[in-house]
Amino acid sequence: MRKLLASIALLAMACGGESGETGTPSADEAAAPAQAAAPAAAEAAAPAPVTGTVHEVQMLLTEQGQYVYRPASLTIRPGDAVRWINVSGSPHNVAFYADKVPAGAATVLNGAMANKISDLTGELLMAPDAVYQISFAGAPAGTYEYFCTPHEMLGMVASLTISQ
Ligand SMILES: [Cu+2]
Repeated sequence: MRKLLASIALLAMACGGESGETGTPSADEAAAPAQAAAPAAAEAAAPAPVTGTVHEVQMLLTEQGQYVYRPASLTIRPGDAVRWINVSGSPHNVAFYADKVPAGAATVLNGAMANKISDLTGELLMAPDAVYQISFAGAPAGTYEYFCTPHEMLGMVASLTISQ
């Protein structure tokens, strides 16, 4: 009980302090958009249904010994999805560069990517013909650069572009 009262007292002090310090309008303006953006971000995190085409990208080790995504560049339309297929040379995955996707894309991607092993990083596919699909419905237009975590240093990188 004493602890609770102390918490309430602290809370009251914090609130009092806040209202006392927010004399500058810029502080209020800075705080307001952040609070307003939170629910929108949560909504965007829910995977949106695919309304367009499902494109296929193969992940493979070529006869020349190159680890590649094929095609290495792909243009899709809003509402489309991409399925990456584990053809050979696994494990492979799909991981996006946080600084090489359009503004606002990371939140959408993190919501749309199943079984992530970390931020913007899909699971490793081991089994032959295993598939990893991402819906880009609701994702902002622009170019998305991505890589395979095990083979990035071997040049397994690619990009996809969502047209306007
Ligand atoms: Cu790979």
